[in-house]
Amino acid sequence: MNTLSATLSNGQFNLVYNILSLGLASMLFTSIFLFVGRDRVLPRYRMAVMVSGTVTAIATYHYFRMFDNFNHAFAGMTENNPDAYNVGYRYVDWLLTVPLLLVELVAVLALARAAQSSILNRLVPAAAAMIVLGYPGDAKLDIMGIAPSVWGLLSTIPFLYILYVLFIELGKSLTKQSEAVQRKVKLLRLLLIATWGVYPITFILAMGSTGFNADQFVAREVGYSIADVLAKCLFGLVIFSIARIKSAEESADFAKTEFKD
Ligand code: RET
Repeated sequence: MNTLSATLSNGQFNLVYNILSLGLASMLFTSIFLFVGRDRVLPRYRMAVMVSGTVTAIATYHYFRMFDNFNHAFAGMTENNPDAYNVGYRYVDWLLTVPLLLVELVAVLALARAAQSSILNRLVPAAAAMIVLGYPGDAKLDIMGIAPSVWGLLSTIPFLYILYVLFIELGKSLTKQSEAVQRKVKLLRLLLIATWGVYPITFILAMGSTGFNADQFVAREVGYSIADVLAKCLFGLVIFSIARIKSAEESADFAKTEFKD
């Protein structure tokens, strides 16, 4: 495996090193911000903010593991050992964080309990299926001789179902929200589509050859890391701002202390 093409160049090593470092810093400080800012929304929206902080906190742990793992697998660029790099950290991270991201999205809308659980009962299992089916493809596991691209295709089925539920079903419940909230939620959905779409595209870019390919390795780490920062940190911060707008709409007291005019 450790042929010349298995070696990352100096620039490639630094790029992945820096992107994982950026991911770690973003996750850590978004978590702190959200946990500290928890009380700057009405109590009924605190759960959404806390779940957002939990997502980035779980990711902080996994980025720490990935960063450490990367430094061991590609130590000093002279002793590269691509096989020692474990893509499983990302998939365990997603398995925990993707369902929670869906929970925070539904929680901030403060829908009626029945509507909430009906949407989550469909989204959470689909999210788990999407991640579990994608893993053998990304890790290039040989299970029953099924090719990585086929795992990718199978994983796309629940992915499309999630998008359908989010756009069609959640769209229906939007009409009950105020103008300002509707605008933010639409922005949130756009952010979700744009960032979640990066994952399958990255998967395809990194697929190609069997064995290790430095360019594909770099594309995968950069693609997944940027998508993660947007899908977890930026998404969590937009959730926080929706929670604050809704808090101000629902309590004059809150609006007076938190917003000047
Ligand atoms: C895989 C495999 C190829 C097909 C598809 C995939 C989708 C992955 C997605 C991941 C989202 C992760 C998020 C993490 C943030 O915490 C598994 C790459 C469709 C959509 C949002």
